[in-house]
Amino acid sequence: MLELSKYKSETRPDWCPGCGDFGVLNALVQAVANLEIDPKDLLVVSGIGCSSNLPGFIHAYGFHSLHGRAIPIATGARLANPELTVVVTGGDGDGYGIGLGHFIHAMRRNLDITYIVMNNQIYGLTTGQASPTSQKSFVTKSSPMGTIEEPVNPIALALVSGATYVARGFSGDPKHLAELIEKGIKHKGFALVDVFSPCVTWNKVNTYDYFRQRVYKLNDTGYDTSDLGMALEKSREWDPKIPIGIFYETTKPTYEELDPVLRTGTPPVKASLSQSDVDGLFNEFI
Ligand SMILES: Cc1ncc(C[n+]2csc(CCOP(=O)(O)OP(=O)(O)O)c2C)c(N)n1
Ligand code: SF4
Ligand SMILES: [Mg+2]
Repeated sequence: MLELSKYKSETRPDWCPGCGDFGVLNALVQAVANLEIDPKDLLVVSGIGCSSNLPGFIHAYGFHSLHGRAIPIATGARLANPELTVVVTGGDGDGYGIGLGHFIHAMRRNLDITYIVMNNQIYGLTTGQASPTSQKSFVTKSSPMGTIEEPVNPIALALVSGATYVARGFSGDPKHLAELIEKGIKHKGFALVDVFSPCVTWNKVNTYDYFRQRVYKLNDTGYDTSDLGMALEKSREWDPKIPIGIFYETTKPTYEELDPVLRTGTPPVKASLSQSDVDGLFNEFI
């Protein structure tokens, strides 16, 4: 195991005291330290949101991109340099709202990245509007009479979109969460780790206590993680009990393994490019 201090950023998190995202950051650091991934071999990509500030708070390569666009950036980085461990971090608004299309396509491609979504069921950064995972009837700034839409179910969506590792954690249990992230990073293919990460400032319904009263671990129930039908059934369970842990895992060739250029040639990051190659490319597209 590497020292946790190796990943300590000079920038301190600016999250509100008690924000669930602290637990996610700690769990991610624990997971990469356990896996002995050197900071120079790790890229953390995010979109925009409180949760998407995470790459600034870990010492590794980072890319704080545009709202909903973390997955396309991560895809490019991964295809250019398949030796990098690529982790995408963001929020429910970022990934399940504006970025939803990218999320689905990355899963059906089985791109070998790990996607950690800090799901607080609200837009935190923009001060408390309803998000795609806000529960029905939730009163927010943007839904003063309560939301009238059904929430997106990210676990069910991931299962039917081809994700090969689908898990859910709770930032109130960072040890369990670190295990889920570690397994997700080790997994070859697209890994989703959806995390209940309470927003203590704007979501007064889905709090730590709310989840502590409801969550239970699938692993404690003799659950079979290779059974897609059972996983779909479990993905629909919410009240009074909510399952966390690994819903589903399977093995399938990754996009990188199937891509004809990567399969046979040199990854772009190792290709030698002359200035005239670069100029030619720019001239072709600009
Ligand atoms: C294209 C674009 N649209 C809207 C915004 C405004 N915006 C910034 S963050 C955000 C939502 C953040 O919610 P979430 O992804 O759940 O992150 P959280 O702050 O809750 O962690 C929105 C709508 C933006 N920055 N860019
Ligand atoms: S507003 Fe919510 S999500 Fe954002 S830092 Fe504060 S507690 Fe966390
Ligand atoms: Mg959010």
